[in-house]
Amino acid sequence: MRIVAAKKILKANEQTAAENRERLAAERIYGVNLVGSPGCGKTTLLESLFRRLEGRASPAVIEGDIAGQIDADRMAKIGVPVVQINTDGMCHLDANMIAAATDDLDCRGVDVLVIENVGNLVCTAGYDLGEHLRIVVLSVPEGDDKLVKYPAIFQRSDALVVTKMDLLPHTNFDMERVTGDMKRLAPEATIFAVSAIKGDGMDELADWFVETKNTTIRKGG
Ligand SMILES: Nc1nc2c(ncn2[C@@H]2O[C@H](COP(=O)(O)OP(=O)(O)OP(=O)(O)O)[C@@H](O)[C@H]2O)c(=O)[nH]1
Ligand SMILES: [Mg+2]
Repeated sequence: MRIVAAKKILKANEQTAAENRERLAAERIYGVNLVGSPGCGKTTLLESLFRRLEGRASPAVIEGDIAGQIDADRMAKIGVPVVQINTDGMCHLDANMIAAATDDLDCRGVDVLVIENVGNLVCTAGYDLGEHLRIVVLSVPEGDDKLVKYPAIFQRSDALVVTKMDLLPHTNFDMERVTGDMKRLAPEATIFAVSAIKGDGMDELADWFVETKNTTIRKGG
């Protein structure tokens, strides 16, 4: 019986996610789900990316955290419209939360909605939020074995951003191993290596981001 209930919840989530995707497409907004471990550098990546999108994209953000509004404050500080969701203990966002948060967001003039998911490599993998693109972030200090240990999240992502590359000389992180594992898990995914703090690789990431956004919006989602 409990297995049936879990399947029903996931099915209901899929339905709401499909509605979210259609709604975003109708409003010509590109939806992005940003996932990765706690502290891997998701918010810092957004700060660095958004600086490079000026004149080419108008982002809004939904921040997902168990508690607090630190990340929403960081987005507000750089002038990005933002809504904070507190999951109150839940380890991932779901499509219903996104539907409610989108109602609260002023999306006038916005053409990109980035959803920063709760920091987690496990629970976030199973929940479609209605995004068009899923980006998984892995930071150098987490280690190069994470794709083998947590395959689902990498398998279900359209792009991998390896960040904190400035820390590479201080670790035994093997970028070739990560690239090989990602190609095996998600052959179609695009891979980037960046330092959000120093800026290395960020221009390439921003150019690709704008290109995929424009292509998706032109196609109608
Ligand atoms: N050296 C270095 N540090 C970074 C980089 N990006 C982020 N950091 C640091 O990593 C820490 C966590 O960064 P956040 O951007 O808050 O990470 P997050 O993934 O948003 O964290 P949660 O939202 O709590 O899951 C901060 O101290 C950042 O300054 C980077 O490219 N290089
Ligand atoms: Mg964050």
